[in-house]
Amino acid sequence: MRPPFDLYLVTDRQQTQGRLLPDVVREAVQAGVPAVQLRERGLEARELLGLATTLRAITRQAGALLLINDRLDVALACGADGVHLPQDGIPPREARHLLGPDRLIGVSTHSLAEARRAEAGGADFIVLGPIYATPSKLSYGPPRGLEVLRVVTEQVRLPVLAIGGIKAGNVAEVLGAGAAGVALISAIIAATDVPAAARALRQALAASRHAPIGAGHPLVARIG
Ligand code: 3NM
Repeated sequence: MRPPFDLYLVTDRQQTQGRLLPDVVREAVQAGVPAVQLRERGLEARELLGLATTLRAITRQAGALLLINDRLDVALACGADGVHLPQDGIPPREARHLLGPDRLIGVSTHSLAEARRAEAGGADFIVLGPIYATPSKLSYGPPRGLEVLRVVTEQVRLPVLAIGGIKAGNVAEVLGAGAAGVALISAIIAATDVPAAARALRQALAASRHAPIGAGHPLVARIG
């Protein structure tokens, strides 16, 4: 199944190297990042909504999607395109009742069992990770590796975006393991040159899709 997008920027205001988060997000979406997940834990609802409203205007102007992590209320209040649910969040089925059929529901998963549950609950896509070691989120334990990604993409029909230590240099590998795209924080948010980083990721995605059939191509990886 085609994902609604193949590059998903997750925010972390602690990693912007002193820049304002909206400025970093603006640079990223203007450089072609198609979807942003606002994920700023520890902000009160009022402050989070203010940030969400700012990012809504920025993403809309650039034609990018905006999803809000965990907070359905904030997603609805700012007019987001959807919500991104953590494992300890509201289950996708209940989120769908509240959001209706038109908004996107993404779910963070870390195993085949979680991926299957997200699919059964009516998620539109899942994020699976951490695939590689990541400095951004140590709480999810050791990297799951490409093998888990391969198994999940074979067993689950939903689009799977790989997360955790993703950079332009490993995009081909995760697409080769069946990922429909990538999700990431530091490769863009912490980059010195945000537009260049975003363009490099877009190019890596495009190059991987158009790679000639051969070792590493998604079809070949699936067959053998
Ligand atoms: N979720 P970076 S790993 C937000 O495994 C997040 O669910 C993960 O940051 C998961 O791109 C992660 O800097 C951090 O590695 C991703």
